[in-house]
Amino acid sequence: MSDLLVSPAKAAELKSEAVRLPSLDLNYHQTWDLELLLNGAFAPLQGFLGRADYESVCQRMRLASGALWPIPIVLDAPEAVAKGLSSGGRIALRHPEGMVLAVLTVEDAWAADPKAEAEAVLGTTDDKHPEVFRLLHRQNPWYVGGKLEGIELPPHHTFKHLRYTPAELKALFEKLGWSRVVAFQTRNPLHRAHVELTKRAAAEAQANLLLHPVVGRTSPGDVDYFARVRCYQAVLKHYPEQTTQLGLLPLAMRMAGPREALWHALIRKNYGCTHFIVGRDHAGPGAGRDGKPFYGPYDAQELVAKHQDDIGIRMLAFHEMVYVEDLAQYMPATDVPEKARVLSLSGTEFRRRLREGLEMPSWFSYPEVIDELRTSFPPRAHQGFTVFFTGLSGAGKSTVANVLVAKLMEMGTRPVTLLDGDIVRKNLSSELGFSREHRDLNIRRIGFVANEITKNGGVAVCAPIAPYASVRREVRELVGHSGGFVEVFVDTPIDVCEQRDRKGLYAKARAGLIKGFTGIDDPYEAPENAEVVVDTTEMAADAAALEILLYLEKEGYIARA
Ligand code: PPS
Repeated sequence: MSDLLVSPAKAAELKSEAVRLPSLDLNYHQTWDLELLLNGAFAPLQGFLGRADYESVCQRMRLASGALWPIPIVLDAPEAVAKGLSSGGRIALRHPEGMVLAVLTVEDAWAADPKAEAEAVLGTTDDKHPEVFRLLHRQNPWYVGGKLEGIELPPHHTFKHLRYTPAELKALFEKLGWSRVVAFQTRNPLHRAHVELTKRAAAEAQANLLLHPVVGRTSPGDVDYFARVRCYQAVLKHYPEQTTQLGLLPLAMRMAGPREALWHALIRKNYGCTHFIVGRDHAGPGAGRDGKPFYGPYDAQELVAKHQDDIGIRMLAFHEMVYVEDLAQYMPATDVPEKARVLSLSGTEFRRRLREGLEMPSWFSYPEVIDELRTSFPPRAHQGFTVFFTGLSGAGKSTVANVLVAKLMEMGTRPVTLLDGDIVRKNLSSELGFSREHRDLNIRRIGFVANEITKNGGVAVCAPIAPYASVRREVRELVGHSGGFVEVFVDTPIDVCEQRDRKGLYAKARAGLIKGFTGIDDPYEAPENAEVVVDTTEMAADAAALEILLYLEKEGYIARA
């Protein structure tokens, strides 16, 4: 058995033992990793990596035993918890909803070095890479490694009929008599090009097909999995009957390009597949701050090819599929006859058309998929959005936000909620101070509320100082899944704010009566990519609010101001 679940009797025993053990409340990322460890998708791993395995995986993509394994699966923990554990000690791992899922017997606990890990595994420390960002801004600075005894798998309430453990999927393949199965990894809705590619792959390998989309963590800005799964279900009927199976994979992707492709292949082998498709730019996170892509478009294929004999599953390497108008068919870009007219529609253009409710070409996708995406992503005029002000104390955030709220309420198209810094601190965050930790928590709370409002079609206008870039990015990514996110940087210089000193706080901060005051003895990290920048030194609040309204109108969120 390659899964790590113990017998029911042993599970009951462990559960009562767990009451007396120290415990760690897992976040969702850790829960996804744990699920795939426990169900055997990460075989041969026996638990979260200990230090020797971790270092070996980072440096040479192998466990200390020599087995190929490209991504470190580690359990990050608060320093106080990790330091309290000794080798051989036991810790209960709890689902975010509270139940104990597994007990870990500690081998090692050590301080993480996220920068070195990012460099070794991802080949970069540029935090535009979403996994670098996660590593660098993760709250737990230590790792705890050790073997796992699984009590139960994390429960799922969505699309249960499409979730399979490796053992269940293998049993299904056996029942169906599928001895050769091609797996297709995806984190996007499937359009015609994908269907053509997967059909070709299955034909080439003379195999059945497993559509195996990721429903754990994907890349920021991706279509949420509810909408995607409905699209996958719609697309299934475009495959010959009984040739293709859909299964959902609760994986936390790392967007690690070539290493990730190798990892995906090993996982699919564990699910009983014999072939694995690697296309162009597999698990690519786009471009870095220098504008260059993190990984070359065919680096992933090269790395998997290099280890082909070591992975126990055959790669099917594919070039990008393009639509050849003259032939009215899709084919790999490399096979297109000379001078034939090729049509393409970029992801950005597709999203723009969706946003603006425009026509979609029939060669690009299926009507059912387009309908589904149109329902999930209505044009901006029907979406909720968040306007997130940031700037120094006294910069004019609240004044401009109040004018903006008044104008939006006059329009009356959506309910509007103001989450002003002071209001939030009185109501939601009354116990918090101004340490970095507390400020970040305050902004996360604002982000949580703004996201709920946005998701439900309303407008949230937030106006905290929000001095730290990383938590602002977190909020942007969170809300971006639910609707619009517009960051407004109120860039009024500190000397103007200090001169105004409406609350007398700058004077107190200068006199040392308040410690850690933003802009005086606490940092303010100015936004680099705010959608709107205003400086209220000379500009009246009405004019600043108008500038924001004009932006909202230009982007299609509101009708003409
Ligand atoms: S943060 O950093 O985003 O959590 O701050 P925020 O919730 O917006 O609260 C800022 C208001 O609290 C007052 N205040 C301070 N600001 C900055 N630094 C320190 N140490 C501090 N102590 C109190 C200040 O009045 C801020 O209000 P605004 O409206 O921005 O002037």
